[in-house]
Amino acid sequence: MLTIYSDDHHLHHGRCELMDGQLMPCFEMPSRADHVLQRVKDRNLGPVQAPRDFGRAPLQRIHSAEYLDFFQGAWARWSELNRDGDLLPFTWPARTLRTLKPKSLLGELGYYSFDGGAPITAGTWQAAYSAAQVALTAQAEIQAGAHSAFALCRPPGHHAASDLMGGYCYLNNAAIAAQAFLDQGHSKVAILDVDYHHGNGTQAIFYDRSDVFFASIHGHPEAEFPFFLGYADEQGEGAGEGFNVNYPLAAGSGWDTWSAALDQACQRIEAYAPDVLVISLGVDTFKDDPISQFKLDSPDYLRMGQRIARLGKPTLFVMEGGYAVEEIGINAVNVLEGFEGAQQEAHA
Ligand code: OKP
Ligand code: ZN
Repeated sequence: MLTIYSDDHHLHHGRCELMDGQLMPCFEMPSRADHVLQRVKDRNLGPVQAPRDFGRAPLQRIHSAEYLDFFQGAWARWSELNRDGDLLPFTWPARTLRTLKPKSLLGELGYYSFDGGAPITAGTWQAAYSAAQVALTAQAEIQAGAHSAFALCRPPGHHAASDLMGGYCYLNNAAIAAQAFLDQGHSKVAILDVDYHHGNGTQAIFYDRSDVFFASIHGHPEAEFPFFLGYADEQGEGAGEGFNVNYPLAAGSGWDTWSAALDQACQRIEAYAPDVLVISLGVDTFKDDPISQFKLDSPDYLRMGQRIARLGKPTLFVMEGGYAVEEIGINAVNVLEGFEGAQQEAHA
C-alpha cells in the first residue's frame, strides 16, 4: 500500500493542554507520526511519497473561505501582539451569549473554535495545510486506480467542522478527501470513523447530505469528549436523514463489543453501496492509550483491517488519533496489513 507523508507535520508542536486542572504537554505530538512512518518502513508496507500541492480550492469545498483566511493569518496577528505562548481560545459563544464575530484575535478565535484543545503555533497552518494535501494526494492515487492508500496525516482532522477548530483538529482531512472523490465523479462516499472519539466535525459537515454516509464508533459522549455530539439518535436531517449512524460504546469496551459495532457499521455501509470508502483511522481505542477508555489490543487492529477489507471497496485510510506513542505505529500499520492480507486472500 502506498503511504503519503509530509515532514511538515513537525512544524506543528503545541506546548500544552489542560487536563485534570493541570497544564500537561500536548498528547498530540510530532513523534506520533514519526512512529507511524517508522513502522510503515520497518514492515515494508510499500512506497512512501511526498504530497502534491492541490492548493486551497479543495479545502474550500469543506471549509469556509473566512475560516481558512482566519486560520492562515492568525499566527501573524498573534506575533504582532508580542505574545510568546501558543495561541489558544478561552471564551466561546455558548448559550446566553451572542454568536457574533468580534474584531479582536481572541474573540474571533473563540468564534472559530469549540474548545481550547487546538493550539495555534507558528507552523500550525503549514502543517495542517500539508496534512490536507497528504489526504488529497492519497485520494488522487485511488482516483487513478489504486485499491487503497494511506494518508499519514498530522494534525488529525475529524473534529474540525466547516468553520470550527477543536480537539487537536483544524482542517478535516477525511472530509476534504471525501468531497474530492465526489467532485471527481463519484456519487456516493462512505466515511467510517474508528477513532475513539466521535467525529463531530465530519458528522456536522455531511449531516444534511445523502452523498456521504457517515458511521462512527466511539466512546459514549455522555462520558467522553466531544460530549455534545455523537449520540445514537443522530441519524441525519433533511436530505441526509438516514445517512448518519453513531455507535456510542461504554468505557471499558473491548474487541467483542467494539467488533459487534463494526459489523453493524459495515452492514449499513454495504446497504449504502458507496463507490469508495474513507476510513478515519484513529488507534486511540488501544488499551494503553493515555486519554481513552477502550481495551483493544494490538492484534485486534489486524482483525479491524480484515473486516474493512471485506467491504471490497477502494479504501482511503486517513490517520486521526492515537496517543500511546510507542504502539501507535504497530496498531495503525496492523490495520493496513490486516486490510492487505485479506485483500491478498480475496485475490488468491
Ligand atoms: C482527538 B482525536 C483535555 C481533554 C480534551 C481532546 C481529545 C481530542 C482527541 N485535555 N481531549 O479524536 O484523537
Ligand atoms: Zn481520538
